[in-house]
Order: sequence, then C-alpha cells, then structure tokens
Amino acid sequence: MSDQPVARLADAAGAVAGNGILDRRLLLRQGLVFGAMAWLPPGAAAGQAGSPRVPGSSRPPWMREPGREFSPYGVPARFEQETARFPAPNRVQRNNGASWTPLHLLEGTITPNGLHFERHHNGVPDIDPGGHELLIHGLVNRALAFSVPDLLRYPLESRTCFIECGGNSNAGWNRIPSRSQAGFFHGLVSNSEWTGVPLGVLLHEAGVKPGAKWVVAEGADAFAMHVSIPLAKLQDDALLALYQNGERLRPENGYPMRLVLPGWEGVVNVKWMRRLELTDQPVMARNETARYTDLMPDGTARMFSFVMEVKSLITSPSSGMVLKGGPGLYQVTGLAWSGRGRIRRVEISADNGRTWADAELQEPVLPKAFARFRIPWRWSGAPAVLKSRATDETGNVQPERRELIAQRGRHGFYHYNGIVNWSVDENGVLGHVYDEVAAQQTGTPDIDADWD
Ligand SMILES: Nc1nc2c(c(=O)[nH]1)N[C@H]1C(S)=C(S)[C@@H](COP(=O)(O)O)O[C@H]1N2
Ligand SMILES: [Mo]
Repeated sequence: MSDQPVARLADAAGAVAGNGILDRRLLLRQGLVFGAMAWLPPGAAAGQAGSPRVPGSSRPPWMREPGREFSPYGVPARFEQETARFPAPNRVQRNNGASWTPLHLLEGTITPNGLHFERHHNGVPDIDPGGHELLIHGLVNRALAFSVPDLLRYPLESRTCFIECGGNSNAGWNRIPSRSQAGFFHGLVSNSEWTGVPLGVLLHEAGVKPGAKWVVAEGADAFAMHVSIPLAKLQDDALLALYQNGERLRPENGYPMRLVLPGWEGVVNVKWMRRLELTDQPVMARNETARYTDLMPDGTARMFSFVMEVKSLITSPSSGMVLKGGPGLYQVTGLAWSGRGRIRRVEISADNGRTWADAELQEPVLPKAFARFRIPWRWSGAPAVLKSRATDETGNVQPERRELIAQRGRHGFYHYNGIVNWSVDENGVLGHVYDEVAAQQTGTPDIDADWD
C-alpha cells in the first residue's frame, strides 16, 4: 500500500470506535485514500503515488472508430452481466419461488427495475391491459370498475419506499450462518419510486359503508393470490401503483397495477390487482393463516404482523468479498430501512459490538425507504467483525440475533431483522458469523432456504 502518509493523517484525525472505525466526517473532507481506489487531493502534484496515468499517444480501440448506434431501450454494459438477480424456484413447483436482488452489487438507494426482487406463487401472468380491470365492491355505496385509462385520469402521486418479503433474511434463524452473499441472503427487499392513484381516492369514490373494516385484495395471477388488509391502511398511505421508477410496472412486479403499502410486508402488496372487496372481517386466506404468521415461544401464532421492523445491512464489504488492497482505509457502506418511518441513526462496530460509531446517512432520508450509510474504516490487517445497527424515528433499535431469538423463540420463519455480523480474516476475506455458538444447543432443525 502506498497510502502511509494519508493513513497517518486519518489517525491524527482520530478513530471514533475500536478497531479502526473513523469519524464519518472524514468522508466529507478530501484526501482520504481508500483501499485500492486511489484519488488525489485537489492540487496534488502529478507523479505522486496513486496519481492517474496521463493518457499517452496510444488510444484504446473504442477511441479509434465510431461507437454503436442508438437503441430503443437501453441495457446494462456487457461487462456487468454478473449484476443479476439470483433465482431460486421451488423444488416442487417451478412457478412458485423467488429471486433475490443483488444488494451487495448495487449503490445508492433505488433498485433498478430489472433487479427488483420477485416473489410469485404461480408465475408471472401475461396480462393485456386492454382486457384488465380493477373492481371495487362489497361494503360500498356503488361498485366501481377501473381500466388503466380510467386510472390514468386521476392525479397521480409518487412514493419512494421499500417492499420487503416477510420471509426475507429467514436463513438468519438457522443454527449455521448462511454462506450466501449479502443480497442472496437479505435481498428479498428492494426500493423504488412508485407512482399511481392513492387508494383513499378510489375508496372515497366508491363510498365506504359503515361497518367496513377490512379489504380483501385479489390478484389476477394463476394463484389468484388474496389477502385481507385493514381498511385504514388503504385510506392512509397506500397506492394503486401503475409506474415503477418512472416507467410502467414490470410484469414481474405487478403489471399493469399493484398495491403498494409502504412499510408493510411484501405479501399484502398484491400484484396484478383485480379485485378489492370491502368486508367487516378478514377472509382468513392461506397467506394469512398457514403462511405469514409467526409461531411464538408459547405456542401461539402471531397473525397480521404487517409492519416490517427496523433493519440494516452492510452491503460492502460483505460476505464473499476480499479487502484486496491489504491493510488500510476502506469505506463501509450499506442500507437501513424501517416500516415505521425514517431511519434516525446507523451505528457501526468493527470489534464485534464492543464499541460503536455513527455512520453518515446520505440525504434525503425518506420514511419507509432505503437509507444509504457510509463510514471510513482503517483495517489493521487483524481479524475483525463488522456490524451495523439501525434505529428508526420511533426509537426502535435493530436487535442482536440473540435478543431476537430470546423474544421470538426458535420456531420463527418470518420477520427476521437481527444484526448481521461480517467477519474479516487475516487475509481480508469476508464471511458471516454468529456471536454465539451456543445457539446450536436447542436441537431445533435448520430452516431450509425458502420463501413462504
Ligand atoms: N398476485 C400476487 N401478488 C403478490 C404475490 C403473488 O404471488 N401474487 N406475492 C406476494 C409476495 S409474498 C411478495 S413478497 C411480493 C413481492 O413483490 P415483487 O415480486 O414485486 O418483489 O408480492 C406479493 N404480491
Ligand atoms: Mo413475501
């Protein structure tokens, strides 16, 4: 490493937690040299270690002939093929399953549409919007049907929020730490700007009858997926989304229309929406009884646990990566989100939770949406354990895995939001570890990686 002078500067600026965690404000100053990616402080003399090579007389091939022509719809660079979803169909029925967002390969906070995670119970329907309508009926003054052109006449609104499957990260319940990369362990969550008609507007138009408390939402897929949703949520901040990050919804994510219920578990964000029936009680569908309930330590099952609790994940460096530059400065970055509102704080530890320091949160920090955090870290070359811990604006703090297990027992399957530990060995290789090997004593069988 050629960053000795800079490393001394950082030392002088002061570590703020054990094992090399540095003040987040150093990110805002210029002059830090991170790992292998060197950039020069302004005004630094050329020829210094780490300075960019001055382009010479030999031009690369792409400068010697005109580039290719325009294209109607862009695709990623051919060198980025590995930035892809990780699909895992069900062993029994191939159209049932999920594909994970490669969170560890992405930056910023918005998930590109082609990489939004997928969870289908019976495949992606090929819906012709010309032959599709949404029906609102049941306890309403007048039943209404809306085609796509009907809906597009309403004033549209946008909300940036995450959608997270209740089964996301459920390998965290296993006795043996998952070896998957961060996104393929925690990537049943994605974050988009959704645009559509606020549900409250459509319900108002239909006229809600007294006594209506629930709405049964049904999709137009071959599973006819349906769930019960409290009416109040639909009147609060729910959208009937038609657009995703500026373009019409992708078929995988609900084309031509889907429910978006900010902060609530994936399953109630019904895709390919065809029917909303207002009722006085829940319908007790498969996906709110046999699935998406939480077996508690006392043997009872928690139902209708809609809100996705506060959570965070270091996306880089993370499991499977290598600190290629050897000992020196690195940027620790990741995502935090909460179904209860804004992320207030993300703390980072490099010494397995003994000491913590606040990471920088990238503005704007939106409610019920991904927040990006960053902090500089000087890796000494010795083994380390990196953790991130998020707190939301309601004061809820992401629990350690052992705290989550103490609360919820060992029969959990959904709603895993425990703190994640990435280990770093003396070769700079990142892995996943649990704090306590003791959790192995219970004799509970491992959960197979699964989605419902
Ligand atoms: N109609 C329908 N809606 C559905 C599903 C489905 O299989 N059919 N899966 C649900 C589940 S379990 C999740 S986690 C989310 C996933 O949304 P996505 O595929 O856009 O990521 O959609 C929900 N809505
Ligand atoms: Mo889900």
